[in-house]
Amino acid sequence: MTEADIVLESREGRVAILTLNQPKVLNALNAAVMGEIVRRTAALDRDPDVGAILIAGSDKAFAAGADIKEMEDRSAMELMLADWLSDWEALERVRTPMVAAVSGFALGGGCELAMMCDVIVAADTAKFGQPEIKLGVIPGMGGSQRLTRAVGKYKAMDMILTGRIIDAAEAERIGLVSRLVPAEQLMDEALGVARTIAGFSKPATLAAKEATNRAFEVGLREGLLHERRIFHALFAGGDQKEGMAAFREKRPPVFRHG
Ligand code: CO8
Repeated sequence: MTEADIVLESREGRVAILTLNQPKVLNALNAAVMGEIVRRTAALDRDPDVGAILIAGSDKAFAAGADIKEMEDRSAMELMLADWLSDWEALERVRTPMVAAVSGFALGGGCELAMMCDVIVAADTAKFGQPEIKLGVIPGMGGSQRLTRAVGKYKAMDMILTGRIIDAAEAERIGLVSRLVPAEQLMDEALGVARTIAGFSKPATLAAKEATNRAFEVGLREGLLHERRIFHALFAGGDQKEGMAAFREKRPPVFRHG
């Protein structure tokens, strides 16, 4: 299997689909997979014809975490000098909205990869967890931070300190999942979400993602000011005029993504 095959890439209109393709090892995230995801999302983010990125795994696993066999023998100095896992931060710089389609296991780094996406669509077979504590370590790709922001301290502590794996229904109940669907509808639903986003004005969806993410980083006053300034800026683009004219004329808008 070449590096290109470990993450498959396809297009459905303005939606780019990345599929983790190592089902035999439950899509364990090794360095090569990480490199591919980072490289491809960065390239797709620069593509004006891509309005949303969908990340999917296999039926049995979205991803069962970092590749334990690959990292087992690494030394602390080696990891520190290479600043291992910092490459994943590139996903934070992807401005194009990302949708995760989660079926089966989303554990450790797999749960963290899903949480780096903006919308999580889960099959009723999905299982989420941060089981790193069982391996003598802790989440390393944002789990302690993003999970806590998503579900609050007490659910996050329960998952991180006990390694408990939760089912899709609980994940939805606690706010870790945007939409929950029967497994056979997962890809249709996730693609539908991605298509909807990609059909809107790209400047507006990028701005909406940026403004919403701001809520996790700055205080309310700063966040509201940022939102208002972006709101003002969108009136400089043709899509705002088109969207509002289409409403008035009772017709669907034709966005030109500018
Ligand atoms: N790493 C390496 N190989 C894995 C992993 C993994 N995380 N998960 C599964 N595999 C492999 C198994 O070794 C097995 O391979 P083989 O057939 O060669 O023995 C194959 O996938 C199938 O797995 P199982 O036979 O174990 O399948 P089961 O259905 O019996 O069990 C489980 C499924 C429960 C998901 C089980 O495989 C499991 O517990 N996996 C490990 C889950 C885990 O602990 N994940 C956290 C890893 S640590 C982590 O993610 C730290 C995050 C830091 C940042 C991440 C950056 C990427």
